[in-house]
Amino acid sequence: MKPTTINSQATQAETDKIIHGEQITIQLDAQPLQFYRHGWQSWSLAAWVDPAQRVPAIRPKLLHPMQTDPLYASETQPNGSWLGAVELSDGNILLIGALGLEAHVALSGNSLKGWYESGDGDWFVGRGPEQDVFAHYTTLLEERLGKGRGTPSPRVWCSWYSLYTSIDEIILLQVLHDLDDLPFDVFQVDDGWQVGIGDWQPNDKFPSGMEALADRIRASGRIPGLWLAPLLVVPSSKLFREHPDWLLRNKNGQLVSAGFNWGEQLYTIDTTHPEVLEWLAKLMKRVRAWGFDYIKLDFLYAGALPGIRQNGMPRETAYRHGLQVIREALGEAFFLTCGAPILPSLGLCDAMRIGPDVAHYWESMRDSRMLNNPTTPGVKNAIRTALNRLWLNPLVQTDPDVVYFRSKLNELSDEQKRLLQDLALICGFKATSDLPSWLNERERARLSDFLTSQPMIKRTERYKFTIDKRNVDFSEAIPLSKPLNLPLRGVGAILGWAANFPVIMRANDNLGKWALTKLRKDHT
Ligand code: 9PG
Repeated sequence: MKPTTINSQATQAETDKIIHGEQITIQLDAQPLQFYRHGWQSWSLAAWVDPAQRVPAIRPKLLHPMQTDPLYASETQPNGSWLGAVELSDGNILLIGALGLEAHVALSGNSLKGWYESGDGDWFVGRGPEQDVFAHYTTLLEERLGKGRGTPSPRVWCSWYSLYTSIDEIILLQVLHDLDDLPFDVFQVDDGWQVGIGDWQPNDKFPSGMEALADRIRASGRIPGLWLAPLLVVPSSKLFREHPDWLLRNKNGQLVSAGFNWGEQLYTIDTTHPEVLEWLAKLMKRVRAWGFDYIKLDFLYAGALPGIRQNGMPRETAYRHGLQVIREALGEAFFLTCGAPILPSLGLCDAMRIGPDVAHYWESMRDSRMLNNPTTPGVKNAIRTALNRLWLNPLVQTDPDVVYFRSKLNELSDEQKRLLQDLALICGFKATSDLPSWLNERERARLSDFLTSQPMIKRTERYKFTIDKRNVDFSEAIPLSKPLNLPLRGVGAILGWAANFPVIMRANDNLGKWALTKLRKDHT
């Protein structure tokens, strides 16, 4: 089928419309000023970039499936998932956005191209002021995919960014007690409670069981929240051993890699397999029966990775099918998706993480400069991508990840902490992992004010806002790292290569864990 071709000089009537086709091409009459790259899932980069610069491949390759769409990980032209936009010299933008799944957009010279991976579908083409064009696109997406139930986001205490996997029921109950009069709605238990990835039963750090923990949380007046990564499986799990036929494979019958974490290779299950769907629904119902009403499901991208599925469904359609079953089984629970492919999750969740993880530091120079990796934890990466995803806000509650108020165990400056807090106010999603015992009196009071505040927010420019009467400028979080000079580029290449070996990744994980434990010991 011949692609539909439009000239960028087209009149307003020729743009701002829906075009049907497998491919679409827009011929621009000059190189645009910027290109909007929209990453595939929560943690993938969303940013306006220089269209003249080749996109460097992120390192290491081993992590591609969990940081970007692995299908396009080596694409050097500016490109993005489902949508792409260019900034024109008249200050307007021109956007092409798919209204269906399995679609991609790239800028090739002066042509902006969109294509569906399998079959055809609808495209929105819009031109005008940035906010208006994105707003138009979101109304069309809402018609096709729906939106969250609009339940306001609760204020969440989450265990991850302080305790990481070193949670146990005694520590959590202590935190719950120490939170005292801080106005959190949800107490969310993150990674670390389960026997294993795939084996979603409490481990021996939770001897009283999950139901007892949820009861204690509820008795304190808060909503019990729980983290799971239900689409992932690791080789050490019982699930992996017992159900090899549930695992997603490629056309050669090999397992599809979903990345590497927890010192192990990650794999995923086929969400079109009837037994998998039944297992997923049962798991969600079990967690609900334990008493958890706020559910954070993580590493969801795994369900949409390229592979051969039982019923031949395309990858994102298959993921969405699985998510539908999950949503239904969750009933009335507040459902937050994380590490989630963006478009395929719309309409089926209440909130969505829209950027990479934060951390107690601004930026990892190793990751951003040597490994070209803007998806790893750090406040700069988190702010950049989340700000460039605010257009999603009418469709889903946008979660920019937690904020910090503590100065203990924290390298962030007051200004950097403030930027993150302001982003949370803009997103309307307030969460922290700060342990009350780590906060001094002033910090605790500030956290309390933050949780109760309802400021007036106005966007004045792409990265500038007013919050009540205060001007907030996020510009310092926006630039991507410059390419390295030659000798350092060599070091980066070697580092990136080495990180493809599980033994190196495991050593790096252990080093990180050791540093964290030491830091905590020195401070408590
Ligand atoms: C629990 C965490 C927290 C966090 C999630 C997710 O290796 N990685 O690329 C990687 C990315 C994100 C990540 C962990 C590893 O964090 O975003 O809030 O729930 O899982 O393990």
